[in-house]
Amino acid sequence: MANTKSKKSELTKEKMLHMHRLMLDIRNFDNKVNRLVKKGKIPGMTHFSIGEEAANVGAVAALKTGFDMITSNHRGHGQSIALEIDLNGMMAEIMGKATGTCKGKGGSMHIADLDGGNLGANGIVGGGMGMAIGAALTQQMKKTGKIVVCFFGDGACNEGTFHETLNMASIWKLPVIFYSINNMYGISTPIKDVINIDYNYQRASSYGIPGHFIEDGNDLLAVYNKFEEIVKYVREGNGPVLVEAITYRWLGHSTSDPGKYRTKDEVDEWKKKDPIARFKDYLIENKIVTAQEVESIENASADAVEESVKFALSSPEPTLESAFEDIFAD
Ligand SMILES: Cc1ncc(C[n+]2csc(CCOP(=O)(O)OP(=O)(O)O)c2C)c(N)n1
Ligand SMILES: [Mg+2]
Repeated sequence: MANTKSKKSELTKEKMLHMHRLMLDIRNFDNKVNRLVKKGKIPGMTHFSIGEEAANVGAVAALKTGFDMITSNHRGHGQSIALEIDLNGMMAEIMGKATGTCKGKGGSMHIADLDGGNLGANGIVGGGMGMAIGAALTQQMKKTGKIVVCFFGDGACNEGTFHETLNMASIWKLPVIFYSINNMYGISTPIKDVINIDYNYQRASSYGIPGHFIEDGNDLLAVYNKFEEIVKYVREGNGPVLVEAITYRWLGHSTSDPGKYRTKDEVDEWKKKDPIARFKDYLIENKIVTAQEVESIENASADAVEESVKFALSSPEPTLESAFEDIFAD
């Protein structure tokens, strides 16, 4: 077991347990969705966050929940859950039910939770970047004190909008954190085949903004500590930051990917760096919690996911008329 390198954290026990619970919720939720897809209970294509839990939860936990904002991407389950979306509504959304967070009209790739600060996932790679700087400009003009985290993958850094939005955010000093979750592949293409530098965070200097690197994005506290520093910098009005964390997705790109471009050994090596198992060991080894306390959180998470499935399965389909609602803003 590769243990976390972080020193004993100053965070409260409650905060750490909460972060652990959110990582468990992501893992349990996505494992459940995967099974439901295979049983034909979920329509369409789904992308999973399993393996990337710490990279999501560590970042979001440094924000003010229900105050700050995020934009998400096609692999957005982890971000939505980290931002404490209602699991029942999210499962119902993925099943296309009327009780879903977007009334069943969005599905897995378009989860949004405006009250919780999630401006939405996006099926267009790089599609959240323009939304993020628009939201950040609003916060700056209205002086709300809120900041925006724009989540995207390693592959999205080669979209034109990456250049346009980082440049604009830089010249206007917008309160936005551009966050690349580098799982080292864009579908089947290794990132090393599509960039001629080592890492995308190095591009920050082209825009005159700080670039930060989280070498071990599976170390929850390393991600949290780095984000705490970056959030403070951005909230103080210093302008945008680009940050990149290295992690790995355990499953295929989507439910339709057999994953032939990676070896089993590679995947197994990354499973040994399991962010959840590592944080559990950290909590117990540092006597922050007992094994029984962790077990009760594990059970509570599994129960909450089961509950979300029952809720979603028993929820009604959207009515035909609802297809014509929510098209235009009031
Ligand atoms: C503009 C655009 N181009 C291509 C695609 C097809 N596509 C969907 S996901 C993906 C790879 C994205 O890789 P990355 O940004 O690294 O995110 P990851 O899936 O690894 O989390 C591609 C090319 C798309 N959805 N949108
Ligand atoms: Mg990727």
